[in-house]
Amino acid sequence: MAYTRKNVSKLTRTERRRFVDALLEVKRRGEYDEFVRTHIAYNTPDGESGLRTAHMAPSFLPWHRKLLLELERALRRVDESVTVPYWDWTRDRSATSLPWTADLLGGNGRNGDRQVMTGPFAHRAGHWTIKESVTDVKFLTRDLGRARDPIALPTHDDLEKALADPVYDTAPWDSTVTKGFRNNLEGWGTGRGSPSWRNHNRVHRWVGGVMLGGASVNDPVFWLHHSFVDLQWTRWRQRHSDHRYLPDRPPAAGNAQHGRIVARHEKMPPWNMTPDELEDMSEIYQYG
Ligand code: CU1
Ligand code: CU1
Repeated sequence: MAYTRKNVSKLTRTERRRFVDALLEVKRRGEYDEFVRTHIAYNTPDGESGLRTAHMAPSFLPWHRKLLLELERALRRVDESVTVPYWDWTRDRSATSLPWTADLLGGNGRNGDRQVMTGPFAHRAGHWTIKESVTDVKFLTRDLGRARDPIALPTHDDLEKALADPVYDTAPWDSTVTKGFRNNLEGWGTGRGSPSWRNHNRVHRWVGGVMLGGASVNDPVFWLHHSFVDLQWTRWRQRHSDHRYLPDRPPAAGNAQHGRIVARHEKMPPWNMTPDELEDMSEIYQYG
């Protein structure tokens, strides 16, 4: 039977504790850092050559869906009752609301070095040393809302604009495309600075600290954020049930995106699965 991913604001005290304890155990076993490594390794931007799977590409959604499933599997090997909750950032919008409580993800980083000092993932609590990174900072950092140059989380209307688009993705299938559900949700905009970060990308910016780079998986909020992003794909499919993942076929030889993106029936590295196989999750999990 399918299990349920819940809104983080609906977790009981015990569910919060079990989720945190499972994360700490997966970290202790060394499995967590493999997820961080995978995310760093597949962080190819569209300015570089080669296949893009995780970001700036149609497979942004199935790629992160698979990463989440694998993390969830690791958590459930520790505690079968655990699922990855989602953070609805259109509703829980302050730096002190959920999920930033001391019994869940802990709070904001302190002034200066932005080190997180509260909650189970604070370095000084002894269980969360960052080992895989693009910098040499060993502790979790956050700058919720960006103190020096504030930005706001995306709104319900921002998200609705992405969900309303019936087309999954469209040429040139990268970070410059202005139409299509995928990039409107992933959130690469035109221009520079704050207005160009939308939805998914804007949330990474709002959290700040380690959530800014390829090693963003080091902040456990990564999973709660991507669980909510994943829910949007499920909602989009329900709303536009006659639409599917695109492209359905690989771009032809000679096309600038040939060999650079994953079509519906192509394997999506590092996994032996296609976007097509990841579209319908209803037998594995549902959102409550
Ligand atoms: Cu990512
Ligand atoms: Cu992300």
